[in-house]
Amino acid sequence: MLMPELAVRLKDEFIPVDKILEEISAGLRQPQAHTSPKYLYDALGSKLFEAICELPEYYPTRTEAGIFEAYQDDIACSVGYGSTLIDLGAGNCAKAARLFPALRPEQYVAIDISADFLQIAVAQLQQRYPEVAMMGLCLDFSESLALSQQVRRERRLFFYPGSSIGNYTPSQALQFLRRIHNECQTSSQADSGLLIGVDLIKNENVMNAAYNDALGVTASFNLNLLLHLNRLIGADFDLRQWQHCGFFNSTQNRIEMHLVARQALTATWHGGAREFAQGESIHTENSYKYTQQAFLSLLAEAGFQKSKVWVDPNQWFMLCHAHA
Ligand code: AVJ
Repeated sequence: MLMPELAVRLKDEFIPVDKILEEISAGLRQPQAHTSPKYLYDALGSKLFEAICELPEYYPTRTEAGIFEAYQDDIACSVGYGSTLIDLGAGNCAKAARLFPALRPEQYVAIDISADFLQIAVAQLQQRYPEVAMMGLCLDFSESLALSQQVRRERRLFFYPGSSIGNYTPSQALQFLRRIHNECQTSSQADSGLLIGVDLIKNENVMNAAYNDALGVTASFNLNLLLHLNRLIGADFDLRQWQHCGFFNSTQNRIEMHLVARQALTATWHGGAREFAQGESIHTENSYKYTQQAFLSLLAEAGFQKSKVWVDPNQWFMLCHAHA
């Protein structure tokens, strides 16, 4: 048996507190207040997202899992065995774990912004797969893809499931895909690539229901952002004064999540304040949806020469292996 590397190695990212404060207050002060979706994922936020994935209305996770299940041999054939699986936004590592039996990765690198959550998830997975070298990296890969020296350069398989790419605007998505393509190119072998899950445009009722579940978990997930901000920037948001709102914007092809002020109020935080009129909102997330064609064009524009596509029978979700 191969000796696993130390189960979990966390490289803490030292973002100066000032920078976070600056970034968040600048967004909150815009005419349309907004925050980065990354702030949805503190420890509780990650758990709430995990719960979202179990909801009957939230089809993406389940549909993507169905595609993996149905086409695992084909997928394994396309991506090859024994790669270094680089999980971008690993969360509880469940999606990557499901691929282990088929892909048999040699190394697994889990990257996430939520450190505590990641540490536990990687440690548990290491126990199940002692032969796979594992590493947890706590970093914000939307800023940089600088990987640790210990990550092999050859046969890298970047894994970006769940339609997380939807958080970017199409032009940001293009930039991000270009960076991944670059990382693949600098590998010493040409067999690196990207396995990515993308949510497709479909019936609006289906999409709207997925972000307005009857149990109210998505509402809690959205509202929890305010608890996180209260801690992060010493804000005084009162959750009772805010309401979750999620809807499909058909001109932009995206779900928008907002927190809407139920009444006129003033929010304050370290060194800042803002008044909100009743009905004014904080825009907390975009979740872009694509047509198969539009996304394949984006991959091509990013430099990937080949893409293999798998979709579910309803054509609600697609999985792509993009390479070379
Ligand atoms: C993790 C960004 C893919 O956009 O569907 C779920 C996050 N937000 N419900 C998505 C989310 C509300 C999710 N992504």
